[in-house]
Amino acid sequence: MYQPAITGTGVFTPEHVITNEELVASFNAYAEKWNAAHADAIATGEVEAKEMSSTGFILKASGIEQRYVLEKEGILDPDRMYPHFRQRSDEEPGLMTQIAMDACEKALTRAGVRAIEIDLVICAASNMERAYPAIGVEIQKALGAGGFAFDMNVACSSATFGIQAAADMIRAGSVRKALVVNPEITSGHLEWRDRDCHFIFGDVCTATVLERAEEAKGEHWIVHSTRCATEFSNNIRNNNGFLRRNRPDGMKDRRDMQFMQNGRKVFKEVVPMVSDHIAHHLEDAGWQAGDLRRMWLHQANKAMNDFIGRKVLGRVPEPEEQPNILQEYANTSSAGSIIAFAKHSNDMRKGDKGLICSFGAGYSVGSVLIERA
Ligand code: CO8
Repeated sequence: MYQPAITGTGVFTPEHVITNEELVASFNAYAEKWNAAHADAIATGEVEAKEMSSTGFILKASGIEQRYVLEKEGILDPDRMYPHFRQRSDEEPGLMTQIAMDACEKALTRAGVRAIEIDLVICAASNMERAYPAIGVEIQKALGAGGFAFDMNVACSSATFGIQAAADMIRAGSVRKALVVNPEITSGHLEWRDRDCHFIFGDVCTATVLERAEEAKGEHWIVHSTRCATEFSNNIRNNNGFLRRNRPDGMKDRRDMQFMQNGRKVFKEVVPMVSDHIAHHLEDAGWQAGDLRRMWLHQANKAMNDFIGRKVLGRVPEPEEQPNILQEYANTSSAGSIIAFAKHSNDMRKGDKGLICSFGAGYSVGSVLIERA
């Protein structure tokens, strides 16, 4: 058995920013237009008028101040409300592969590993640009990596589930060096016309290099143990899929073809699930909560993280014990905890212990216990 270690991370951040102010202005323009177009039906009570969004609500309910997106004009156009992406030929890299390259190259440079040395690529994300061939295989080719690749989707938990899969293969010896990459183009499947969720997500890509600890060339993190759990729930759901055209009304502009959630229920049910998961993982690993110098949690909601941090540590965590990046990036699905880790781990010293934890649709939760070597 070999000891797996995290030896590099990389983050691709899109160049376009949408502030809460811009987002709300565009949503409210859309809602006013919609209400004017449906004035008669609203007057007879056939349909309900759309209510306005507000920056005050967004900040208070989520902690989110802005989000990065790959394309901004289409999203903010009240007559469109989703991004413009150009059609690509089958001969050129897809959009997921394009953003993955930047994050992967940063992670490889950080680890001091050449792409050719990688023998496993897992593309772990909450939605895939196409069904097949696997995006992971396209990324493997674009990088010039060896071995094999595959796609994995566990929504917001995809990164930690991918890390567990890679760490287990390294431990067993079937793989030597792995790249887990999370290209999250959430702007493509978010319903920007729904004020309950239009503020939640942003685009990004993260990548993590894992290899045998004995082969690490620089700073690295021992992966002590990993744990994944799932429990079926319909409270976060997207019904878009390959059977769509076969069903009556399947090709219509239906609300359930984009991200849907019952946010309140998710909040109430996921917080205890995650807190218990972390407590049991720590206990079984023989670690105390007090051993953790830092927790890099999934970045969905600030209040959610405050609750989990308080439950796990038994006290209010100091900001540096539980860094948030959601105020800048919003919820980037699987990439959130990895962005937090990549941006807030350089100051850690040898022997410092930490926890990466992601959670979300499924429900799903994945945790990784690491120690700075
Ligand atoms: N502006 C003003 N008012 C609003 C707005 C808005 N934009 N939105 C809602 N309101 C109103 C509501 O209508 C409601 O009004 P009323 O009381 O009259 O009914 C009131 O504000 C309160 O609304 P909520 O109860 O919904 O507010 P909450 O305090 O619960 O906050 C949150 C809503 C922020 C969504 C919160 O519930 C939350 O964060 N929950 C957890 C969500 C979560 O973690 N989800 C995980 C999803 S991510 C995942 O798993 C990956 C999926 C795949 C990625 C998809 C990419 C697109």
